[in-house]
Amino acid sequence: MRLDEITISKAIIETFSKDLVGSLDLEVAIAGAGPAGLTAGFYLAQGGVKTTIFERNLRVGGGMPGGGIMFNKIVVQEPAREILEEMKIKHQEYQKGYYTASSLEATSALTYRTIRAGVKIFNLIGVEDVMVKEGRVNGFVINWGAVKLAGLHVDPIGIRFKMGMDATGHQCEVIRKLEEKGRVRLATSSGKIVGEGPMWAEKGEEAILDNTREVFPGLYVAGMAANAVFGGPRMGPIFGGMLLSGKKAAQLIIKELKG
Ligand code: 48F
Repeated sequence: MRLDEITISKAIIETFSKDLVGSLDLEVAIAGAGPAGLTAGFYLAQGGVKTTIFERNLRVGGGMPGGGIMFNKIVVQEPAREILEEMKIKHQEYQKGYYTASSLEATSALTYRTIRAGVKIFNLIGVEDVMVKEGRVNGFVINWGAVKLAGLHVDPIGIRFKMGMDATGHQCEVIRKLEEKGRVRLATSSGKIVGEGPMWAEKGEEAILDNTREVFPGLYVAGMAANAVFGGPRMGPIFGGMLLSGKKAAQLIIKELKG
């Protein structure tokens, strides 16, 4: 077979463009492909919801591949073990109720299963703002991650959805942007981002599930961003809460969309 460079180029440009155009009008868009965003995407797709994840970085997985202090292991506790099983991530019991897994296998399996479940993931594209209409977030403003890194003045484009999700981790970037633009009150006690508390694994993992919810009409929060917005503690390199938070956010959205 003779290979033609132009066919290779066209194959990339045309198939990518088709996927991106297919993601301009969505049921759900998620900002951030860390463990929470990936898990949310997986369960949304399983529930028949058209979902796309935008990840600003080149690689997906957020804080997961780095494990704890770059030791590439994660710890997951009961009851999140059933998600490891569902994702077919090999794990070992370290001590009663504590399971360890390879952070690389966990990241790869989550990514693979989420894509195979039907979610489109765009790496290298970040969410830089939100669209708000009639008191509801109804879209994301997206741009190339490299544009932000290089500080270039390049106008973004808008995508529309029924429901958005901030799964951007500690910085809760999307909700921060919504707050910064003002004129909105978030569903926190003060109406503003509370900010995460100091490390307390047990409380952080408990709080994250309560904090996984709609924070403004049309916008949910999942993962570490949920504790950052509502004031829960950080929890360090234990990942059960991230997986459970992603799953809970998906279930809440499915209920709202499908009744
Ligand atoms: O930080 P990240 O892994 O968030 P998470 O899913 O999990 C948190 C844990 O990794 C860990 C922890 C305890 O286990 O505290 O930190 O809540 O993943 C967030 C992803 O969002 C991307 C970022 O590159 C990362 O991959 N991200 C951040 N801001 C944006 C974004 C943005 N504005 N647009 C798109 N992606």
